[in-house]
Amino acid sequence: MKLTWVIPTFGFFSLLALTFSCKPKDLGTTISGDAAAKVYVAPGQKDEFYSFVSGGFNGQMSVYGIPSGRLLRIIPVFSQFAESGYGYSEETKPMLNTSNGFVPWDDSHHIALSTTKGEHDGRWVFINGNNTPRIARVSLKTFRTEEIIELPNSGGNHSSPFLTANTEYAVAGTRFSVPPDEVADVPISSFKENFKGYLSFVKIDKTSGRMSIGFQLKTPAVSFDLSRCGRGVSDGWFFFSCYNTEQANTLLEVNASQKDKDFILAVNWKKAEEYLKAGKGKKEPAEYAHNVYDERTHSATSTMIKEVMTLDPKDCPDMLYFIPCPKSPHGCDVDPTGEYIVGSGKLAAVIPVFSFSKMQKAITAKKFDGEFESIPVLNYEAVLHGEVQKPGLGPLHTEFDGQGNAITSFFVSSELVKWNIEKLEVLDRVPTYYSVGHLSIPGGPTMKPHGKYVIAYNKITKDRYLPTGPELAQSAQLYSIDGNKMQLLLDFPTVGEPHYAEALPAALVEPNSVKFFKLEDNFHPYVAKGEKESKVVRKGKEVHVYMTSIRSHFAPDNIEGIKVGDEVYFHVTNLEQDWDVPHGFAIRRANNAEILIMPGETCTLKWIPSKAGIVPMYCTDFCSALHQEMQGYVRVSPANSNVALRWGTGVNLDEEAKVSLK
Ligand code: K7E
Ligand code: CUA
Repeated sequence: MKLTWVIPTFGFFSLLALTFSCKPKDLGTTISGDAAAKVYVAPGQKDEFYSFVSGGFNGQMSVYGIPSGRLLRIIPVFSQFAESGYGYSEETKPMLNTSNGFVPWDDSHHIALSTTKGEHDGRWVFINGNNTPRIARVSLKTFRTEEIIELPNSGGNHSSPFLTANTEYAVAGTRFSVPPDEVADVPISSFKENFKGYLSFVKIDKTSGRMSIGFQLKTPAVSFDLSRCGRGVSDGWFFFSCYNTEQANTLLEVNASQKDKDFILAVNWKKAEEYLKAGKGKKEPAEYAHNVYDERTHSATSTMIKEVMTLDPKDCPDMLYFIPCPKSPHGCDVDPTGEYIVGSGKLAAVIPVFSFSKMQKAITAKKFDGEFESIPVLNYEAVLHGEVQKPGLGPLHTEFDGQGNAITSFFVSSELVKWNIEKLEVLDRVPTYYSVGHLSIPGGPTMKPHGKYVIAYNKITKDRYLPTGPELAQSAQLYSIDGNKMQLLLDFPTVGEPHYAEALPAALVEPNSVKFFKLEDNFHPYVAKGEKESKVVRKGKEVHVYMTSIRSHFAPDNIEGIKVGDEVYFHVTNLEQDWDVPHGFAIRRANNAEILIMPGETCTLKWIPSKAGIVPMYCTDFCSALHQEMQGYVRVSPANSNVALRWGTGVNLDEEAKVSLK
C-alpha cells in the first residue's frame, strides 16, 4: 500500500482535519496463506504468551492468550464485578474505598508488568485508575487484585503506572494539573498561579510488592501524558511526555495546540532520592486510601493516610530538565539500551529521537534555551539523535523488537511503521483497521524484548466484525514481526476499550499459578474449616452464618429464626482442596451480587431480608452432576416474632436442629 499525504500547516482547520482518522485505501481483506497456521493453537494446546490488556472504561484488566487471541480471564480491579462478587463481598468492598468514599468504577489505560534488571520477572502486573487517581497491583500467582493505592494532589492518573528497571518505583503523572488538594477552591482562570502538576513516585517493596508513596514532585502545571523509565545507560532517570505547555484551561483542542514544541520532562529520580535523604523533602497534609488484600484472611483492609512527602524543584537543582518535543507529544518511549528516547507528537510530521548521552553532554555544557517555570529547557538540536522523516500521520506509541528496530503506531494514517533506531530509516509499514492507539510487542518495553509479534489495539472497528448495534466489539490485530515484512495474522475482539497491553512468555507465569488456597492457611475470622464448625450466631440484629460448601451441599442448608431487618452475613468457606472447583452462593431478595468462592477460601455476602417468607439460596457454579441439588432455604419471620434460631443439613429441624443459645 502506498500512502500519500500533504504535510499540513497547523491552522485551526487543518488541525481539525488531522484529528480525524483516515481509512486506509487497501481494505485488507486478504491475508497471506500461512497466516492461519501461525496463530492456530490446536485444541488442548496452550498459547505461548500471556497478554494483559487494560480495559479502558470498564476499569478492569483482561488476559488473552497469544497468538490465538483467546480471552482467558477478566481480572476485576477498579470496577465491581458481579461475576465473582468483587466489590460486592464484604471482603473486597474495602478495595474500592477512596478519600471520596466507595468508588466502584475507573478508567484504566496502562499495564505495567514487573521487571528485574529491566526484564520481565512474572511477579506482578500494575494498572492505573485515571478518573480517581489510583494504582493497582495484581498478583500473577492468583490473578487477583492485591493492592490499590490512591494518589493525592493528582487530577487524573493517566501517565501511569510506569516502572523502574528493578520495579523500585511506579510513577504517576497527573493528566490534569489542578490546585493542590489543600488549595482547592480558586477561579479556573487562575490556572497559571494556582495549578500544579504533581508527579508521584510510588515505592514498591522488593519482596511483598507493597506500595507506598515515596514522594511527590511539584512541577509546573502541564498535562503529563505518558512516561518510561531510563534503563542501562539512562538508569536513574524518568521521561514524561507533556502537553498543554500553553497552560490553557479551555478549548484545549485549539489552545493547547499553539506551540510548535511541547516538552518531555526528564527527571533524575536518583537525585530526588538524594535530596530526600538530605532533608529537602517536606511533609504536607493529604488524604488518600491504601487498600490491601491479605491472602491469609482472604480479606481487604482500607487505611486512610494523612500526609505525603513532597519535593519542590526550586529546592532541588539539577533534578529536572525539559526536552523540547514537537507538537503535543503522546507516547514517550525508551529503547532497550536506554540510549534513545522516542517522542511521538500527535500533530507532528516527524518522530524525534533523543539521545541520552547527548542530553548528558548538553546538561554539562549548559546548552539551554531558557527556562520554563525555573526548570532549564535543553536545546533541541543538542539532545537530538535525529528525526524519522515522513513516518506517517499522528504517531502515538513506540515499541521495540530487540533487533535495533522500533515500531510506531499512527492513529491518523492507521498503520504500524517499522524503522531502524540508529539510522532513522523507515523499513516497513502495514495498515491497521482502523486508527491504532497503543501497540504491544511481547517484552517490547523491556531491555530484552521477546519479539515475534506486534499487536495493534485499534480505536475504530467498523466493518471488521458482525455488527452488534451501535457499539461494536473493540478490535485487536496481531502481526508477525520476525520476518522482514510485518504480516497481518489475526483480528480478535477485546472487551472494554483496550489502551495499552503487555505480553510475556507463559513460562514466566504458568508454573507459579495458584491452584487452590490451603484450608489450613485460612485465617479468615469467620472461617469454618469443616462442616462440624458450621453454625449460626446472633449478635443483636447481626446474624453470622458460618457456612461451608462442598460437592454438593451447603452446611447449614436449612436456617430458621432469621427476622425481617436482620443483618445476615453468609460467611461461606469452600472446603474443596482441588483445582478448578469453585462454588457460588446466591440468595433471593439480595440487593447485591453472588459470591464465587475458590477452594479453601471464605467469602461473605451481606443480606438484609425485607419480607417474611421462605427464601431459597443456591450454588451458582455448575460444580458437579448434582450441582442443581446444591440449594437450601432460609425461613424469615416478622421482626417481632420469637421463632428460635436453628439450623442444620440433612436433618429435620423439628427433631434434630442445632439451636443457638444466644
Ligand atoms: Cu489510549 Cu496510553 Cu490513555 Cu495512547 S492512551 S492510545
Ligand atoms: Cu456448588 Cu454448584
